Amino acid sequence: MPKLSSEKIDQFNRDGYMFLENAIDADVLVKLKAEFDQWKEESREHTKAYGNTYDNRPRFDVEPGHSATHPALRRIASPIEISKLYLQVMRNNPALDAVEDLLGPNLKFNNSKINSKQPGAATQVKFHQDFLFEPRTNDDMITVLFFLDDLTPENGPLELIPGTHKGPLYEHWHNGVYTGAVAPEVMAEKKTQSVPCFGKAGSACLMHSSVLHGSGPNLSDKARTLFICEYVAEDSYPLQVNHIPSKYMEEIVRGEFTSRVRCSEYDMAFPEVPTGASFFEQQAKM
Ligand SMILES: O=C(O)CCC(=O)C(=O)O
Repeated sequence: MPKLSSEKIDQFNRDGYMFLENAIDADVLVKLKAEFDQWKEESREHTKAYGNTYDNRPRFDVEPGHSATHPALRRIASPIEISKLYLQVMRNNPALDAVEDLLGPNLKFNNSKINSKQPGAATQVKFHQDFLFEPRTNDDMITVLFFLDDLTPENGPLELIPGTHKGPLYEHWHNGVYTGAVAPEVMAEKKTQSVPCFGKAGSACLMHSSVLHGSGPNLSDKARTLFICEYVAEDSYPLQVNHIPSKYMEEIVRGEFTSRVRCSEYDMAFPEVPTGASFFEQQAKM
C-alpha cells in the first residue's frame, strides 16, 4: 500500500528531498541508540580510528580531540556488518515503503554508515552531491538519513538546497584532487538558499542522490546521530567502486531481480547476488 500521498511525491520530485515522521518504530529506536551508546563507550579505549571494514579500512572514526574522558566517535562504516539490529533495520523499515513509492517496487541496498556529532563537535560536512561519490547507470538512488536523536537548529542538522537534484552536477575535483565537495564559490552561493531539515528522533530525511547538501558543527550540548542507508532502483548499476563497500551491497531489499542478463564482471564483483536468467532463458519468457 502506498505510504506517500501524491502531494508528498510531488514535493520530493520538486525539492529533491522530503521529511518523514515515524521512519523507525519507537521500540527499535531505543535499541539502536543503546547499541550506538555501547560503541561510543568502547571508543574511549582508542586514541585514533580503529576496527576493520570489508575493504580493510578503519570502521570507527573519531574526531580530533577525542579522548577517554571526551569520547567523540563521529563515523561508523557499515554498522550493519557488526549489528544484527542495524542490518534488520536496513533491510526493512517504514521509510523503505516511501522509497518504494518514489523509485518503484524493485530496490537494492547500496551502502550504510552512522554519522554522529557529539555535543560541541566541530566536524562539518561540506556541501556535496551523493551521486558524485556513487555514479551509476541511472540516478534512481535515495539516501535515507534516520534520526537517532532529535535534530535541532543548534546541533548541526542536515542542510539541503531545494531543486538542485535537477542539475547541474557540480565538480567535486579541485586542483586534480577528488575532495568530495563543491568549490568554495559554489558553496558560498548555494548556502544562502539552504533549508535545514530537523525533527524528532525516529524521523528521517529522504534525499535524491543529486540534491546538494551538507551540515554544520554541533553547537549544542545534545548529540546528533544519524543512521544513513542508501537504496537504489534494481535497474541501476554502479559505474564506480562503492565508497563504503560491504558484503550486503546490491542486495535486493524490496521486490525482485528483473532477470536481466548480467556481465560476468558484475557477477564476480557481487557473488552473493543471485544470478539473472541466461540470454536464452530470458528470451524464452516472451
Ligand atoms: O552527517 C551529515 O550531516 C551529512 C551526511 C552526509 O551528507 C554524508 O555523510 O555524505
